[in-house]
Amino acid sequence: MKPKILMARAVFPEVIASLQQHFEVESNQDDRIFSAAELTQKLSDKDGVIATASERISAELLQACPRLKAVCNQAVGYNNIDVAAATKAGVMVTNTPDVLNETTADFGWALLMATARRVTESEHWLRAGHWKQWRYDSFLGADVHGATLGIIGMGRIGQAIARRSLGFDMQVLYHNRSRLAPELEARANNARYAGKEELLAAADHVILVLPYSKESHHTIGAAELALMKPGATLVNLARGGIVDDLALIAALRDKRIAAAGLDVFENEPALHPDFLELSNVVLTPHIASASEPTRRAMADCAAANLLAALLPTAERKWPPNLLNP
Ligand code: 8YV
Repeated sequence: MKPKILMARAVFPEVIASLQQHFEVESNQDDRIFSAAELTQKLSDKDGVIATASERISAELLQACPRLKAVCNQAVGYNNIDVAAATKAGVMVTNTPDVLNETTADFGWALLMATARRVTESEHWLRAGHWKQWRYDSFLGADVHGATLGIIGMGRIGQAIARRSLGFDMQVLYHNRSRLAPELEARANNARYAGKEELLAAADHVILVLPYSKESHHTIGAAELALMKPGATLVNLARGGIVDDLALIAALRDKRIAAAGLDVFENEPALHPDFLELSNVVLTPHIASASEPTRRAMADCAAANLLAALLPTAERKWPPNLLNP
């Protein structure tokens, strides 16, 4: 009998077809996010699941699904999974690192450029029919070239963002749990390590790419926003919850910072309605890794992890991206 798996969200049909060679696959073709109770019920007879950041794999769910052996996240972040509880229950947890670094870094730049140069704000104004006459001082923005870029979270994506800043003649400051090796700092446009306060006070543009955890909750709140330059831009590519959204809304409304570019939100997709009223924020629906080749690579990576977890071979004992060996 083939092991049973759940694809919690629709993926590329070829990936499902290749998994069907090895597994009995139930896939969520409606692509509707399951409630906690539905997900628990679906997983109660499954050996493995391919999940996304939207599926919460809690200790309670793991307890109710004793057959489960592998949770393969189709994301690099895995704060949706209680990894400690999974480890205790003997459930393997995997993610999809590396394959999305460059695409996510590209999007970080798209958000930064759009935010600093007021691209979406001016487009909405134009579409609303307001452009009657060209003005010399319309939509004056902040310069990106020559500015100081502050990156909080200098993992693989942070470093890919820093590398791109070379072409914009930027100085790079970074803050991270640990300092990078000198050769990695050199490759990251000679990024210089700084304390969080120093970085926030010195940077013209701040990009957040750190993983979400209890410790990183509200890394940026009212106190941190108060340290930033009045003309500064904040970009969040990481996770909702890293920024205190209410504090950010207040800072944007009072122009304590110039603008923000946000791909992630607390309580997404139900983002705080006040964001929609602000003109100095660029809002995107958690799409930083959403290029066609990268989404395909993430699906392939999660499938390879699931295969290795449930059908180990003599040569391949553990999934390549096992987080809890
Ligand atoms: C995904 C992400 O869009 O990889 C991550 O951690 O946030 C994104 O790449 C999303 O989480 C899909 O599961």
